[in-house]
Amino acid sequence: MVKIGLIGCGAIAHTHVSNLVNHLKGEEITEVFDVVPQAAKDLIKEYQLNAHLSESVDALVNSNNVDVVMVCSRNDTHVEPILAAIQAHKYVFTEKPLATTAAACKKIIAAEVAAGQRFVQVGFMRRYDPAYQELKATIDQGLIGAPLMGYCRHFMTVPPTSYFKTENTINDSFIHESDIIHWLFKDDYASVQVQFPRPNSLNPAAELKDPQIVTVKMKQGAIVNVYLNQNSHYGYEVRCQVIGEKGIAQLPEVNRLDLHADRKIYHDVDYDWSNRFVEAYQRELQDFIDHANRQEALTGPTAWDGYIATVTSDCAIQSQKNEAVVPIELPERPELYQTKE
Ligand code: ISE
Repeated sequence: MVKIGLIGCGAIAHTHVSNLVNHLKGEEITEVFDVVPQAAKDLIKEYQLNAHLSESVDALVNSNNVDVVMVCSRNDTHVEPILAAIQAHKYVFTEKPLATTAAACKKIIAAEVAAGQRFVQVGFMRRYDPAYQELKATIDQGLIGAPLMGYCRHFMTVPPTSYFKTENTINDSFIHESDIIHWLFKDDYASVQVQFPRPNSLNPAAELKDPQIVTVKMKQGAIVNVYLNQNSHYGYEVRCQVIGEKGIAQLPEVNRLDLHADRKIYHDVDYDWSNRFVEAYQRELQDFIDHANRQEALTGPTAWDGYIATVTSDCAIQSQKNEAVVPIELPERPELYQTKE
């Protein structure tokens, strides 16, 4: 039974804790910390956890009552607990992004490399979605030949907040594609470009330019276009199509009942990601817990994957300034992360 110390008690923590309490096995939450103690108290109460309220990140990570750490706090606060967990030789699951700057990601990588072992799993949950896994397996088996190009759609119903900004489309939404595309194509990025099509007049967020099209080019030449829209108005939709040398593989339509009525044939569309990726969220965390319980090396998304996503996002945000093609450069991949994807 692995003992979890949870840091951060916002929306995504509630998703994970609800899964831990209601669906997952082999763990218990024993310590909780939030910079706003009331948020931690409320979470403990809501899920009736038999957990202690920690006084600081450091106290939580180093508590004898904690085997592994879960980081669900604000994006720019991930680094401290991750580094502390590595130092304490404890596994740490962190929500994406690994860190908000490339420099901070590098520190985490340096700490893991120095320890000679992986401790970090990044919450890129799409890799655990059964449909994405089938897509990956299909490409890996060579059924469509080498992947040459692709198309992704990432549509939200409405922007998450009225103060959602142009760069948030990259950091919050595109970051998932930036992880999934290099995983599917088994290649590194050479460049990224963001373009702004005609603005959506129904967009309520003053500081958000919407929609956006991101084009990534890979080292071996493959090109993928990602259509990002925070204002679809009709619902949440994630699509991915990979075109290979001798075929096409794409995510299936969501499995929904078709309703034939009122001279129409239709099915429901999700409002947001919570339903679409419910299984992926459960499977990523169960995988982390199982590896911790068996004391096996982690196999989920690595700190290096987190670093790639942050560097790619930074370059995409740079491209937003003038729609230029921005080259992406990465240092050599350390041996620790050379494992097969
Ligand atoms: C959100 O933060 C997520 O992580 C969702 O998976 C993504 O679809 C959405 O665009 C983000 O805002």
